Amino acid sequence: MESPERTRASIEWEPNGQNNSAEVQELEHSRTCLRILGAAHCAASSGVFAGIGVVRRVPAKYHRPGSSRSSLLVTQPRTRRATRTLREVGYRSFTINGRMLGHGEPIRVKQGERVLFHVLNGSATEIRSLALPGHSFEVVALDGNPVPNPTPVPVLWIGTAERISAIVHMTHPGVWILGDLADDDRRHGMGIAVEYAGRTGKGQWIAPPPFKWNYARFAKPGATALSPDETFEMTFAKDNAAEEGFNRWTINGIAYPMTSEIVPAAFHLKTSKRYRLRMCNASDDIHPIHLHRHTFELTSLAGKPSGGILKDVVMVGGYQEVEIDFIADNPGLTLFHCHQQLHMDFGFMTLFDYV
Ligand SMILES: [Cu+2]
Repeated sequence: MESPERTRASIEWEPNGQNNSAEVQELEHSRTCLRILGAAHCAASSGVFAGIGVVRRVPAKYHRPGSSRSSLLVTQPRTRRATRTLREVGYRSFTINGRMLGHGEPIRVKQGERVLFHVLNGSATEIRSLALPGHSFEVVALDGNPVPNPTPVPVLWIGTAERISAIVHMTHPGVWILGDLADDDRRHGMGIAVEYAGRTGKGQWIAPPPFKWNYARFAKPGATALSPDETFEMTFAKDNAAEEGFNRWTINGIAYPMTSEIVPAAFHLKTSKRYRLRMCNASDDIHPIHLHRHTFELTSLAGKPSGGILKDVVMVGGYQEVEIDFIADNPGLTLFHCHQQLHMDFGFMTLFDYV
């Protein structure tokens, strides 16, 4: 199954409001992805993952000089907006912590504070972006795991069910909108006001400069992964509008059946071994891939080695190849799936077991 022809799409994405389309990615089509992987189903796609949270006290593990507060935000689209010939889910309104922008209380801050935001993308289907005019986010943790190289970025880019912890130094007094870069979605609620003490008025929005999201920014410089005991090849593919107008998704050519039948595990693990999943996305969609019951390390992003970033959801871009390593340290049936609900529900899921 090894092929030098696999895609090396760019690992950097530009959040621009085209949240689930290939347009958010910089693609290099010089190579072709030959294999196809399927998708799976994640139990965590319920309301638990809805919203953005603000933490007022920075936990010890994120402490740096001057860290003073933290903040948690949850983002969640509310209602369906439209269907098209190729059937998809859309939304009419959006919320952060249960409130549309313009409703509910602002996040109140003071000049000079460092506020830790825990951001959780609670959408079942959409990738979200987040910016706060005049401020940057120092990303300190991904999916709850501290990153080796905390780095300030102007925009957060968050796949379905991903979590980002980031510290914002409050140095730009005013009333600002912490919101999604997609103008239409922000106008329909995807934002929350951040209000400095002594300031009043309507929240202001200023679009951030162009920025490309890349997990590698937060990796350990120069780090390389240990060799795995075994590598599983996975190719993700799409059958356009194959299921009543919805796309059908496959992993290595197999769509997980959405029936009550018991499906045998497709991948077998031995306790304590280190496994690598080499995931090749043969579609133009971004897939937030999730492995249950284990934490994995990002070891290669679009062909570039990476080390030290631990996660449990990773966005695999269109025609991109990503490798993740994990230790088989939690015996039992383990689900693997795309966290985009419409992908998971139409085949994008598979099972691991322990032998
Ligand atoms: Cu997907």
